Amino acid sequence: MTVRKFALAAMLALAAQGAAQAHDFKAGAIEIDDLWMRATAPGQSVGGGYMEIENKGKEADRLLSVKSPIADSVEVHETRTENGVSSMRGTGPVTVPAGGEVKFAPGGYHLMFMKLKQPLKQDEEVAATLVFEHAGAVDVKFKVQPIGYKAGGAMKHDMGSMPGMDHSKMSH
Ligand SMILES: [Cu+2]
Repeated sequence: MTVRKFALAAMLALAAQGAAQAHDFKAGAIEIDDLWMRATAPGQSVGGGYMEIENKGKEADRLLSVKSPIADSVEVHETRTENGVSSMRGTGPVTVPAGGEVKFAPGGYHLMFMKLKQPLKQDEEVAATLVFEHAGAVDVKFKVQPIGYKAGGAMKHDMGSMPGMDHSKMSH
C-alpha cells in the first residue's frame, strides 16, 4: 500500500511540474501510459507487456480483452508469489476503479503476448488494441526496451529472467 501511494504521489508531482508524457493513449475516461515490453531472446515465443491504466471517470471500467497483430493471442495474467514460489494465471477482465489506476508491471499484472510471430527488437514499437467495457477499443503501442530492462528496478519476479521458458508449463 505504502509503495503504491508513494508511486501515485510521485506521478502527481510529475504532473504538477507539467512533464509531458511521451506516449499516452486516451479513450473516454481511460488513459494508458508507460507502455513497454522487453526485447526477446532467441527462441522466446512469449512476451510480457507492461503499462499503467488510469481511469479519470466517475465510473469503474474493465479491460476486457487485448489483441495484437504480432501475437496469436494476448492474455491478461497476474503473477503471484506464495511461499517463495512465483506462478501466474489468467485473470479475466481487470477492473480499473473510478478515479484510480491499475499498474501492469513485472511481478504483478501483465499482458502475455502468446506465440509471437516475430522477435521483439529494442526500440521498435508493438501495436496492440485494448478493449474496455466503457471506453471501447483503444489502439496503443508498446515501446520495446532492452532485454534486461527493469522499470524502476523494484521488482524481482519477471518474465525477462526466463527467456527460454515454456509458458504452457506454468500454472495459471
Ligand atoms: Cu504471464
